[in-house]
Amino acid sequence: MASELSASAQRVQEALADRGLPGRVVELSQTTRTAVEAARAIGCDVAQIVKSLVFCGAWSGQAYLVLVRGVDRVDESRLAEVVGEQVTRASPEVVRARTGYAIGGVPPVGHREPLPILIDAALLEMPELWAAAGTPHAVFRLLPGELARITGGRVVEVGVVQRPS
Ligand code: 5CA
Repeated sequence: MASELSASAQRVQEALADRGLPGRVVELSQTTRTAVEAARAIGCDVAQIVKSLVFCGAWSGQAYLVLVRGVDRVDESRLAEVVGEQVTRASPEVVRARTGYAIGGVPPVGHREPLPILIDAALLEMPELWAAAGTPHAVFRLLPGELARITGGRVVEVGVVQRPS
């Protein structure tokens, strides 16, 4: 039942219900803090995980939410071209202040204040996606078309496959 969700996951559940996707959030006992952990817990490919990453504009101070596949990273020079200013990775404090969620649980919708959202085109090629739902144990399933619709995000090409470290 929805009432069993933690407060942050419940906020995401409500944001999704407002957008026509009720009852999607699931809280798992295993951690879903990183894309690799989430894929393991769900039993899907890492590429099907939506990473929600916050960047700050160096000139404007604007926070941007960038969505890429779990196997990708954001090419910051491409992102800079897209948004028209240099960008830096947001600190954990800025992520929390701007979105209302801690790193590892940042969802693609349900933020404290609306922020510009950019969707990497590669996400839209996946058959099915899973995204964080407010906590490092909460996720929800959605189709690529649903991601585009509920976020209203601008589709861009900023993702590059992450090299193994
Ligand atoms: N729950 C999973 C997906 S279901 C999740 O939230 N994955 S994530 O990729 O969107 O969020 C974790 C990401 O936060 C990491 O990939 C990493 O890029 C970023 N991150 C981790 N630590 C920091 C940090 N100290 N500062 C900025 N970003 C960080």
